[in-house]
Amino acid sequence: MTPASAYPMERDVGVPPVRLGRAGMPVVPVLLGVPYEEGTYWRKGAKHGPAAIRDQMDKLRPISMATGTRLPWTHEELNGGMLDIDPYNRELAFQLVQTAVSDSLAAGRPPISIGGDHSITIPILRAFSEHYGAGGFGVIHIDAHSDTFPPINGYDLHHGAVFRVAVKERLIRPNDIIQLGLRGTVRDGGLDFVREHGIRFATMEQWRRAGFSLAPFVPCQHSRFYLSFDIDVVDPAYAPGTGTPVPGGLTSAEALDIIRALGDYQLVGADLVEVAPVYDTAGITALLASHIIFEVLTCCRFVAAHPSAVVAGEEASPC
Ligand SMILES: [Mn+2]
Repeated sequence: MTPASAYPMERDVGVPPVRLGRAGMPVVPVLLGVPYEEGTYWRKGAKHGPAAIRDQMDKLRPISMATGTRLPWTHEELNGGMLDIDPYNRELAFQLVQTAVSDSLAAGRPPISIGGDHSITIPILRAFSEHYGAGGFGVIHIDAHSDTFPPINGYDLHHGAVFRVAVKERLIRPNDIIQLGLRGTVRDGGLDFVREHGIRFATMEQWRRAGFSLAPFVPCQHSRFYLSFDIDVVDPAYAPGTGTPVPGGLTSAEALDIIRALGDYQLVGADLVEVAPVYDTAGITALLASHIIFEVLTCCRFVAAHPSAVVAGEEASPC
């Protein structure tokens, strides 16, 4: 028999605080599981991330002790299911992700996508760009890597090229991308694309010196942002379950604090990517990921805008 306190999130939610969107309607995010790993070329395993994270989320209690905030929605209200992805057809997989995200946006539900490798952010940004326009949102990209690297054997839709593709396809203006936490080693010219296109970034060392504050790097609190969070920004000591770990990352506590600070900004959607349970130790990476998503849900302010609101003269540039 299941102990009464084991899965309280589903039934002990009480009366949720209601967050209102532009038309006075409640904004309820939707969690989409995206089990896709065909953008990786070294260590596979990210397609099992969504199930492992969901499993950990089932055990979370509904109130954050750090903030005293209650999760405003039930699991059932948030659950957008797991996408049924065909691993043998990458084009179809991307189309499926883009359609699911487009449908969520059209329904006024900011999507929070749980990957999967980071290449899933390409079809996600295609959908966001279609909905909001390339100048209608910024991206806060928290990652050990800039993910602006060149094609590999001619293939450019891999997990290390997400933001190169987004810039090349004009899904977002490069100076509306803010990358935080870059570290480790790069080849000669490894950050040339970032610099040449005016993508703003802070290395992990620069960010650490700033006390992991967001304000110096993300100054525009009035604007809309998409959050893309790669779990490898966290140190492998705390998040070993990922395909491309890099020493010198965030602690779990720092990662959670940063998510809470994102509450100062408006989010149009988010993703959490690159959890690969096969490399995990005692499930701690999926456990951390589940807490990150919980804090995103309880601390961040999600907004949903109809494209017409963007066209009608909303702030055109995030910064
Ligand atoms: Mn990444």
